[in-house]
Amino acid sequence: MLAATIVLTAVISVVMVPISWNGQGASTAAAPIDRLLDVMIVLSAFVFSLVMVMLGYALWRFKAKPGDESDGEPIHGNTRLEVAWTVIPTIIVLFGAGYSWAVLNDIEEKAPNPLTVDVFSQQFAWSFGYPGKEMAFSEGELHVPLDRQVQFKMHALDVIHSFWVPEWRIKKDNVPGITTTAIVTPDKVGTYQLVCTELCGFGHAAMRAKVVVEPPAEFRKWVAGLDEKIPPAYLETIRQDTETDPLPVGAGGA
Ligand SMILES: [Cu+2]
Repeated sequence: MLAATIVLTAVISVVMVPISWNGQGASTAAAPIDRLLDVMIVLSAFVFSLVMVMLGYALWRFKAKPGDESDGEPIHGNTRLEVAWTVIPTIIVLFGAGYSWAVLNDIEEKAPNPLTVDVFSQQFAWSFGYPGKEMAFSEGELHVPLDRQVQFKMHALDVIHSFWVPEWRIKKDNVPGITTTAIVTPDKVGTYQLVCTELCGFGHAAMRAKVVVEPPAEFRKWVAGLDEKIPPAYLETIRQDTETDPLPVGAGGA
């Protein structure tokens, strides 16, 4: 039975693992997250295969003979089986938790000299505040430099939204009243799309923004060309946040 389980696990894994579930990757977090997903697929395939093989075996082995209308044998318990089905899933879940923890620790490790960008979300638009005394402000378009860690400070002005650039893999909720942080190091130049991934109202599906990852010099030029400033009302909502990973607006140096 174990052999059949392993064969079925292998067959499912060979089909499922090569599929690019998350699409193109464009941040340093993409590879470790995709690898984690592959490992989880194999583990899930193993559990699925074990259940299917045991079910198939039971159907075949304990099938009632034609005309047999009698009740099944009363069974009280099976200590060995119960220990096995408690211990094996416990090991699998603990392994998954430990591995995920290690990956999260790794991708959220703070790099020296990160760039801080404030992200403002509201029904149904994104806008961005850039550090420095100037407090440059951009509506609907986010630029970040290549190969530098960005700490996004998330602010919601009305309801809960969620920040997601699929190529970066990272996803983080923007919650009214608190400032949340997402850490990303983009490692591929290109144009991407920021998607709101928390159902936030009628215009949710259209709540997107253009994301541009570009070499640092071009990024600096773009920020220097912004002529809007973060509106005072936005700054006020940040000051009212009760829980903050406290980096003031304007910290972090462009
Ligand atoms: Cu939304």
